[in-house]
Order: sequence, then structure tokens, then C-alpha cells
Amino acid sequence: MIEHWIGGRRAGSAETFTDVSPIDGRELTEVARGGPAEVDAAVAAAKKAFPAWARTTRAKRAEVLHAIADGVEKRLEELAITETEDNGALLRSHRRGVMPRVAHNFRFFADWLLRLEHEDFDTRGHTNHVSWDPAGPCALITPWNAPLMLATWKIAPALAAGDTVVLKPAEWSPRTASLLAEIAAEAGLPDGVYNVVQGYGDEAGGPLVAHPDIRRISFTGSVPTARRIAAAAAANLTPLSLELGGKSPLLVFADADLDLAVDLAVEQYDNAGQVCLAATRILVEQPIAEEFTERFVARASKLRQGDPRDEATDIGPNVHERQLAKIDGYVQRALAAGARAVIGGGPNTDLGGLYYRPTLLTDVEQSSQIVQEEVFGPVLTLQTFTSEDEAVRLANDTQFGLAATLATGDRDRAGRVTEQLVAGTVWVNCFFVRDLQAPFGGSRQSGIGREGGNWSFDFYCDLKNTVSAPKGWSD
Ligand code: TXE
Repeated sequence: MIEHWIGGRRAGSAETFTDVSPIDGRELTEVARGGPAEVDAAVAAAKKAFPAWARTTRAKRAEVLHAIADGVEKRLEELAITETEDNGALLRSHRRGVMPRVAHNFRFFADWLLRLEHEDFDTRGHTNHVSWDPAGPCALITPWNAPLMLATWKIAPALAAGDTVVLKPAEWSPRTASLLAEIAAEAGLPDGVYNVVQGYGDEAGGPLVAHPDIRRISFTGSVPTARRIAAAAAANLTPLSLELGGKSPLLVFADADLDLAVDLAVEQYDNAGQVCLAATRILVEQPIAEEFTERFVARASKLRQGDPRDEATDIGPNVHERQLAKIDGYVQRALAAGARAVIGGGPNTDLGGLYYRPTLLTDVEQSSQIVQEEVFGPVLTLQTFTSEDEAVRLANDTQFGLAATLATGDRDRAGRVTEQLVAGTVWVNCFFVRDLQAPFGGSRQSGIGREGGNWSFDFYCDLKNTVSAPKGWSD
């Protein structure tokens, strides 16, 4: 049974829901189904714990965050398997990439906290002293595609800043948030600093983001839910950070290293396409389109689809039958409108369950849903362009602006094109690599705000300027 974690203790609810594994449909556990009462209790616990945690020295806060990272590393295998069973993402990625990054999130913000500088300015002999004050209890709402990684990308800076948190994890992947509560308690995090309310978005998430004692809301998820959360935030004027979806392009120029470009394209099937940053629109310069497609098909057909617990698997299942139906709906509508499936085009019926065949669609209209909307599955489209201007125009022609990837051998072109792209992150001849000190976030409907390094502390802190006169002192 997965319960809430409120004020340093497990807490149940009258009702529960069942957590089902996308790997084989196995019922994993019952989960407490939180509502307004549990939210009130969790926010009260976070509010009560706030003053003492906010006053805890930076050195001590950093020490606790490092101890949490130690705990994550100690239980890494358990966390990796739990998350794979919960959301179907590859066990090998959880072992080698995701869970080490969870630990790193805590270490990174612990170390950054110790380097965070208070600034001083001088105005006519008056000192302006700028300090980073903790803001208060924060509401964190997270999705299922990388549950613990995305949650700790919010939890770690909030705790480092001296805030307390109430996390509402996604209902399709509730388990690792509760494991983290045990790890944090063992690491010495005081009761009430980290709270978890499990449950559905409207029942548990809704009351949480509308709570008047919440001082920050940080959300990663879909655009429609973001609109509801932003409306709730507006009522209390609660500052919010939104990390939403994308429809990012991969621009492949004729001067690119073609093997590299093909690798970059195939990489977009990672996590069965359930990655907000995925470059799902491949834009290829006309003269190399045929060769690119041939090489892409050769590479993609080697991908092994199957049980995500198997180290040899490249693509696992999608997270939920609703997500699979959504993915297939997009693909079938595109095919009906004249698109051609170069590979894939439907669920993998050999495997059954929630496996969707890696799909590449051509003959798609720029204005169509499949090009404009986030599918969040292993589905890529391929379009061609004949000039740099056209490439940039197509790349920027969606409502999103999360990321863009370029494959080109020409440095000048890389500079010119990058300058014109609307995107929070641009990768040139690479993908997914990123320093946590750099700002991360999206433009347009991909989000509001940036996280990472100082940008995270900007969000989780109330900045205060204290101006002191040179006179009036008794000493
Ligand atoms: O997301 P939701 P869903 C996109 C992706 C996907 C689509 C739908 O395109 O296909 O969103 O996924 C909580 N108040 N992304 O429906 O609803 C919910 O319980 C407060 C992109 O799962 O946004 C969960 O914890 N909270 C994305 C979280 O919001 C509410 C990652 C996300 O769920 C709420 C995930 C409410 N009224 C999906 N309603 C990315 N940016 O990486 C729901 N929630």
C-alpha cells in the first residue's frame, strides 16, 4: 500500500486506487487517494516545519541534501526497479542515467547553495544588501515520464533554498516519491519539510495549487493542466513555474555528418517517445532526404522492443492504455489524411500490451495535428526543406518553443540558425547533454520560467534588498 507522507508520517485515505504496471498489466499496489483534507494536513505540516528549516544554516541544509543523495545511491537498484515497474521506462536507463541524476540533483543544489552569493551595492554611502530568503511551502506537481528525476529537480532546489514542499506525484507512477520520503527521513530531514499527497490531479492536485498557504507552484506536465493550475495560481497570485510539452525540431542540413544525424534522430525514440524535449519533427534538406531516410530505417529497424527490465531492450511500453490510445489516435488520423508510415504505424501486436511500434511518418502537412501537437509516443515525422530560411520557418512554426537540435558541419550556419530559433535549449550536433548550472525551460506554450543554477533559487526564494544608512549606529 502506498500512502501519503505528511509531517514525517505515513497517512492513509478512506479511498484507494490501483497502480498497474504498463509492462504486463500486473496490479502493483493500492495507492491512497488524497483529496482536500489530506492536502490541508500536508500544507499545514509544511507550514509548521517552514520557520525552523528556513533558519537552518546553509551548511546544515547542504549536509542533509548530501545525505539524501547518499540514501538514493544506496537504494539505487530498488528505486530503478520500482520506477521501471511503475512507468515502463528502461531499467538500464534508470540504473545508469536517471537514478544517478536523482542523487546528483541533491548534490548539485547542495553545492550551489554554498556558493550562492549575497550581493551588495553601494548608493551614496548606503549599503544595499540583497539576500535570498526562503519563500515558504511550495506545491510541486509532477508527471509520470521521469517521475523521480523531475520531482527531485524541484524538491532539491526548494529544500536547498530553505522552503518546505508538498509533492503531488502523477497517479500513474506514485511509488518512488514515497520511497524518497523514507530516504529523506533517514537522512535527517526534519518532519514536515517534505510531504507527499498521492491521488488524482483534480482531487489532490487541484486543492493543493489553490491553497492560500502555498507560496510557490512548480508544475511539469501538459498545457491544458497548466492552464487550470495557472488559473488557480492567479486567484492567490502565487508565483508559478511551468515546464510543459514540446514539438521540437531536428534540422538536418546536407553538410551534416549523416551517421551522427541518423543517430540523433533514432535517439528520439528513447523512453518510448515520452520525453518533453524529444525532437519529434525531423526536417531534412531535400538533396539528402532519401539517403537519410534509408539509413534511418536501417538503424531504427535494429531497435529491440520488449520488456524494459531486459538490458538488451531499446524501447519499452508506453505508460498507460490511455496514452497508447492517444498515440494511435494521432497516427491513424495522420494516415487517414494521407501520411505514409515509412516504419511502424500502429501498436506492436506481437508483444501485445502497451507497446507501440517506432513510427516514422512522411507526407505530412505543416498545419496538421501530427506536426503541430505533442504526441508523446515513439512517433516522428519527416519533412524536407530546400533553404536555410525554410528550415527556420518550419522549425519555428508551432505553438511550442522547448528545444531544437541541429545537425550541420558548418559553424557559421549553426550560429545563424541558432540565433533565429525559438527554443529554450538548442543542441548542435548533440542531444540531451546539459549542465545543471544552465537555465532550462521553454518559450511560448512550452512553459514559463527557467530552472537550473541561480534560476532555480530565483524562483524558490524571495529576494530581499536591505538598505542600511551609514549613520544612526550606536557603536
Ligand atoms: O498530463 P497532466 P497527462 C503531456 C504529454 C501527454 C499529455 C497528457 O503530451 O501526452 O501531457 O499527460 C496533475 N490540478 N505531458 O494527462 O494532466 C496530474 O495528476 C493540479 C508532457 O498525464 O498534465 C499529474 O501529477 N494538478 C510532460 C500532473 O498534473 C493536476 C509530462 C501531470 O499530468 C491537475 C507529462 C489539476 N487540475 C505529460 N490535473 C512534460 N512536460 O514532460 C492533473 N494534474
